[in-house]
Amino acid sequence: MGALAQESHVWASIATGNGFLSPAFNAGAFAALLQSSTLNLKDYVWTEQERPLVAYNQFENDDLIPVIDMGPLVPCLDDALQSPAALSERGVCVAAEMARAGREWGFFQVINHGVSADIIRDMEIQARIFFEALKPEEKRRILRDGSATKPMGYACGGAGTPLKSDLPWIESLHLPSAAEDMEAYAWKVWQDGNKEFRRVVKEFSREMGKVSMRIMEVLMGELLAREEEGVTARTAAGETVEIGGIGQKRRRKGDEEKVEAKVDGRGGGARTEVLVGEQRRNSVVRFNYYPPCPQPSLTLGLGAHSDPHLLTLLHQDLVGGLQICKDGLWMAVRPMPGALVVNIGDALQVWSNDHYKSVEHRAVCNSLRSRLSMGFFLTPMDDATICPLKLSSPHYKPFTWKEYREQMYARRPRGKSNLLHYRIHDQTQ
Ligand SMILES: O=C(O)CCC(=O)C(=O)O
Repeated sequence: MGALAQESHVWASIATGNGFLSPAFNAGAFAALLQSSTLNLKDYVWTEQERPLVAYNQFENDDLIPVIDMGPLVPCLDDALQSPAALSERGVCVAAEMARAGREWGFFQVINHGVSADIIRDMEIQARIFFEALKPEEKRRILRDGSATKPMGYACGGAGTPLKSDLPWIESLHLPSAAEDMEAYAWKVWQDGNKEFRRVVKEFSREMGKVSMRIMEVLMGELLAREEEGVTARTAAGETVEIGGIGQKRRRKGDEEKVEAKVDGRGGGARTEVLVGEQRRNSVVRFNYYPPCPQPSLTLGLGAHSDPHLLTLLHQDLVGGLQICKDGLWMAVRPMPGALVVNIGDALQVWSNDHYKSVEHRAVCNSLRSRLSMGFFLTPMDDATICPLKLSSPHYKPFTWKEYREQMYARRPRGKSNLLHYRIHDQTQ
């Protein structure tokens, strides 16, 4: 018997032997899922190439990952950062540091970010109540439709998706960040709508959204300062407009191209606002809950992927499990109390024409403790066009966010493969 077959056999015998390993596991949604479906523990055994060789708590060289004190950038998050002149001297340095981290790593942690510790704590409590206190059938009231191209709601271990192998060891909850859309999910789960849950998700989403906009302002501000040329063009109607920036809706009527959204050139913040729409209403909050796993070295909570959106802001608890791929090597990201993890997403990689790069990451499980992470994904509006800001030598063909999302959910994301569909060849990555 080969190594893989042997290990699969271990799992199969766990599943069919005297029950699951720990009482916590036995009581969990996973046990219920496995008992009520055709899925089996062996379906969670990943191929040898994808299994984690770095354990969830094997931190090495993680002190190299940039940690940025955002304090000087967040005196008043409600004001748009209109120009570098609005920043203190220290703020200018921090902005430069952040842009460098975005360029060199596509990934960094921020402290003193402005999201209140109270709201993070309240959100953790509410998320744990959802995953740990609700019965499986209560969570299933908002079960995600595995075939949907805009997946929202609850999912457990890849059930309901077309996936049959390499299943993720995770329970997750995706909610729309727009308050009224999010509330509809709470009303489906709880008869009384759970006022506290709704309050906390709304506040968490609002605060995470504001911080992610500030980071976009900084990153795009730096990019725009470098890109003087090539940001205007003439429409078929003879009008000169700024183009190339995402967020401009173009409609063709006969020969005439009409640019509908105004980009006022104030900088990254204004452009990002056009792209993500009022109240960032297409953005998503996501809760990831990884139950203890009897064989963490054989599986993954989430396989290697880059986030498709513009930017991700993630809070992870202190257990550990997030890993990033830097120069082909996996590194465990040591949790820092109070910090938020920032990832560049594919849409920002395209918009910046590879100036900023999305980062491959994954989540590794452990056998002892459950782990919770909570993310905010800053997302373009469905009809926003994503294309490189720079007109000369664009590395990507334009696409709408809806198109990108749909092609992504139609297949299993593997690493950064989604971006390749839009890449203009003969450009080196
Ligand atoms: O839980 C984590 O640390 C990673 C989460 C993640 O990659 C995601 O939600 O896309």
